[in-house]
Amino acid sequence: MATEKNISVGSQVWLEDNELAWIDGEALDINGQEVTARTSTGKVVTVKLSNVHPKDPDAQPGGVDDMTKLAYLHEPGVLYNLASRYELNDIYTYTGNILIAVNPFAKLPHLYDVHMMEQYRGATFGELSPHVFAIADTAYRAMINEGKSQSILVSGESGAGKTETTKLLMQYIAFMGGRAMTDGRTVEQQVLESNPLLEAFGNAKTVRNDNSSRFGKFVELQFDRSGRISGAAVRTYLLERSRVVQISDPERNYHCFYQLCASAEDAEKYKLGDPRSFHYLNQSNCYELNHTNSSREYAKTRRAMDIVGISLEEQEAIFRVVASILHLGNIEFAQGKEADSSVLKDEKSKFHLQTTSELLMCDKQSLFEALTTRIIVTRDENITKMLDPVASTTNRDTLAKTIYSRLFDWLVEKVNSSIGQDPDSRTLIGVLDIYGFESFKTNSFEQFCINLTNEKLQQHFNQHVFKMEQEEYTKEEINWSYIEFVDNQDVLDMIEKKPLGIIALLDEACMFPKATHETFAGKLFQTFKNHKRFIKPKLSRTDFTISHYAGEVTYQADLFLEKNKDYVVAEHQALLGSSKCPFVANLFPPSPEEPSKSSYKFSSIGTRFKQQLQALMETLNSTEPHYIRCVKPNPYNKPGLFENFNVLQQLRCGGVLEAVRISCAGYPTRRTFDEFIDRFGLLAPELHDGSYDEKAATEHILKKANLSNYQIGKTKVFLRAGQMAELDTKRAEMLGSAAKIIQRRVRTFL
Ligand code: AD9
Ligand code: MG
Repeated sequence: MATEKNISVGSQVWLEDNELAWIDGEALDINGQEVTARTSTGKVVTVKLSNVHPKDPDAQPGGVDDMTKLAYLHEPGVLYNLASRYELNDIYTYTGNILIAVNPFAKLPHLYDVHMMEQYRGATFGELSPHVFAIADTAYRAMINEGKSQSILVSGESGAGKTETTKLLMQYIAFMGGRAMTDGRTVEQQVLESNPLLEAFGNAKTVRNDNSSRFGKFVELQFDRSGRISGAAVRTYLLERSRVVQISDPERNYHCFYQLCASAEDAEKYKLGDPRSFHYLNQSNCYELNHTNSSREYAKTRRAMDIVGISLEEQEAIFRVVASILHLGNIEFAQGKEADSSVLKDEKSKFHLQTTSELLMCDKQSLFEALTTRIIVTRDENITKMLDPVASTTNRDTLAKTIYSRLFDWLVEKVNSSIGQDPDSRTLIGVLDIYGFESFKTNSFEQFCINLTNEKLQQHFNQHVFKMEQEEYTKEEINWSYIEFVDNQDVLDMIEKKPLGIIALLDEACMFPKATHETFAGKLFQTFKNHKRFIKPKLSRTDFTISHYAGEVTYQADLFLEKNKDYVVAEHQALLGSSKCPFVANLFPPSPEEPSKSSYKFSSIGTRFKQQLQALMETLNSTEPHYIRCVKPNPYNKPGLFENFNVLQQLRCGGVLEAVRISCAGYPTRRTFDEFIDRFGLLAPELHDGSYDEKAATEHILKKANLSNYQIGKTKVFLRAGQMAELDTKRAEMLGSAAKIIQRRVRTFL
């Protein structure tokens, strides 16, 4: 007897397993909704039918290069295919047009050399093995041939390989669209060199990745009519500012600090030296990176600056500012004579105050006052309030974060102005390298913003996959009207809508002086109490859970208000705006608005981020998208280790399983008539008389097998989920009875 999934006694199956996620085996008995099976490790288990899937008896050991070629498109099929390819160092696999890239955690130089680029240049998609160059080539050619802008969206969790992939894409596009000039300053070289530059200032070692990007990035490459790169723009998103002043073992601060400390001459010039002597670096015991020499990296950063077009004078100022941040962090405070006031703690702090003011070229006393006092502006007068040592320290850290983030923004702008935009360009290729979905033990405002990004990209992705499916069906002239499509617009509305979305409610709380994270959480509970995407956890008064497309995430509201407020303390603005160093003063231009009544001006990070995302989505919507999903095969960054559960979770978050699901809702299995007849021709031996054409023969086989609901296209047959298994069962029976007949004949003969 065969089940509705076409599993019968003797079938090869995949069974859900606690250890391996899925394990293969053979069905021994089927009893209602339960299947008893012997696993390939020899265990006999009984599992629910819903946790069993048919296994392709003809699966090749090396897997298939495109998941859509799998006989059965389901979770274990997808997983096993990736795993068996990874074993052979085939790190790339397609799912239709989506490229899945499994991080090899090993150098594979031959895979990316010029010879390889030449091979992929102009090769038909799918003709060569799946590769990141094939995606870049497809995008480039589509842009040239159709005159339409393209985008390549690279996603995945931290350490999955997004940034490396992005660099390879840019390298290939520069190879195709470069000018082959050798003066060292072509647009494409500037674009490529912007990578090490921004990495020096925006990447850091984290527990997950030694070179983790702490910002999101969209690089727009502009092209002239002849397909040459003629300009570029970089947009960045949400640099992690807290890292400048706070790190924990074994993470590090931004690379540039260590690079500067290791640069013999410059370190001395800025009174630096051992990174262990600086508070912003010695909160962690990690100073070195494996396989990296900081002074060599410093030289690389300087070289990148040269190529990008940052003058020596500017470079000097940049590193002076970097050094000033380290000295600033070493200024410590002690209780002053008056209550709630601060003085410098010791001689060391005096030295660092002196050095900071020298490096920033501002008055020492003004710096001290900006750190230890706050002016309260009231209607009638300005009152100077002293800060106690704790508040002064927080204030110092705020200043350090502000300076650093302004410096980072300056670098991004410099890259943009220096490379230059091409106003005549009508086509572009955008490359997006942005943080993947995050769900940690504790999740704060940063995770909230990151997950909002992913919800938006997921919607974009679903719409695209859905559209592609429709296009394929239309091309083959078949009916596609009943494919369902689940949208996540409801989560997006809950977060973004005005006036009652989470961001709007957060802004409201930030503007209301008496609001706390408790009142904010209370407002959320009240507003979304019946929302199916919102859950109030039982054991907490201020946590809230959002049911994201990739799973539930519980956020701690504690720091949401604080983290959403983006302001520059007026005293800091005044101090640095009047620096004698034009570079520093320029980082703090006078604000065009009226000076605010309060010394804190509120501007919402959440709302600004939402607008940035909106602009990004508009750009993406005007392009033809290509997707690359990076997968981290294990959390230890080790080569050769493929952990099933881990990978499955990422495929789920990256929407790969959703794409599979959308595909399964329609006709997941497609075979050209030729392929189909090859496999199932034996179900209709009468076809051998040759009187049928391929299409008619395919139809004949399907009718004879009593299938319905399939679709016959122009060149392919489209099967519903499970129909392939049904045909396989029939084929196996046929082969089985043929074998019995032969056996019987042999026996009679004997
Ligand atoms: V994060 O979200 O910025 O923390 P990414 O960007 O996804 O992360 P990254 O590209 O930095 O990860 O890759 C992490 C490490 O994996 C790299 O430093 C390489 O050591 C390794 N990697 C990634 N892709 C490749 C590859 N194609 N070949 C070899 C790779 N090694
Ligand atoms: Mg990265």
